[in-house]
Amino acid sequence: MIRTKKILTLCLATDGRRVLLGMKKRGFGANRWNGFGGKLEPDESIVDAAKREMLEESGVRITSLERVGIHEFEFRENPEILEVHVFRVDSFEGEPVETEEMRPQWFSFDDIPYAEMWPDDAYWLPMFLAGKKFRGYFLFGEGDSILEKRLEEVSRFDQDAVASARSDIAMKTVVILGASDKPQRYSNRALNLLIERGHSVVPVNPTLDTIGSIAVMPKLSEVSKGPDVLTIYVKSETSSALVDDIVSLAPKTVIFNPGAENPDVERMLELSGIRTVRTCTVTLLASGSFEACISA
Ligand code: 6OG
Repeated sequence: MIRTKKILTLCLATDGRRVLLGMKKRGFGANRWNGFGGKLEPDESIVDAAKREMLEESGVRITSLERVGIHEFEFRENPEILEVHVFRVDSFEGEPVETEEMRPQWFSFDDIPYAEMWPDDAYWLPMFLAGKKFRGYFLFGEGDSILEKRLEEVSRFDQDAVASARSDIAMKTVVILGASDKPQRYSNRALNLLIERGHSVVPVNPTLDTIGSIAVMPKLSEVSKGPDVLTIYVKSETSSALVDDIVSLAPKTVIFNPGAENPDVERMLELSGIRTVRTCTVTLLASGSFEACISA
């Protein structure tokens, strides 16, 4: 089972005595009080998504926020992990209004409606109210019961904690030429690490239809133009035959992984204004230096 990760935001505004919650009127988590938030749009940063969702769901414009928590929520039998970035909103413009999604209401710190909230909130919201930062993991079973939990206070969110927490840069689109469905292959490990980090992947391999739940493209020429990265795992004969397709794909950076080096193709790409690097995508991802390498 390939695990995928979806990044979500969750904003709780506070004036130091009260916290602003909203009754979720529809969708995931309906009929519960919660903060305001949701999924990221393509190419949107986490902070921008937090601001947009707060505006859409409560009508207020955030003027100051701080990331105070990161949770991973997993549901039994569901391969998608929700990585929820929790923000404390210290100031905003406007008056909260009821929207199609949420009915906002202020709650005093000693009157939080825990019984009508997600069950994880009873663990971490007291830390939030006490001004602490935290990281959590919750595994939910039937009826949203908590089967497993880990919760720790942190002083800050360091680099390796969660890659996507490291910065608010938008996630990248990465095309994997020669993607494999075999877990022992580097191209397969790269694919899984990229997904874990929240990047969007486009595997290319004419012999596979899917890898896990991800559709595989048969040819480079069918991939949308202008991805951030093309990472190459095929041998040099194959990349030589595809050089025109690579140039017209117009990736910003091409990574030649160990064993896939091809000096002729590298030269031709550089002449076409495409940046090339020889490095191991898996090592970059595992060491947390992928984003720095591709934006260098
Ligand atoms: P939309 O599907 O409406 O975003 N969320 C959770 N919040 C809490 N407190 N506990 C959970 O435990 C949660 N899972 C998701 C993230 C869903 C909103 O709900 C939050 C988003 O703000 C499982 O786009």
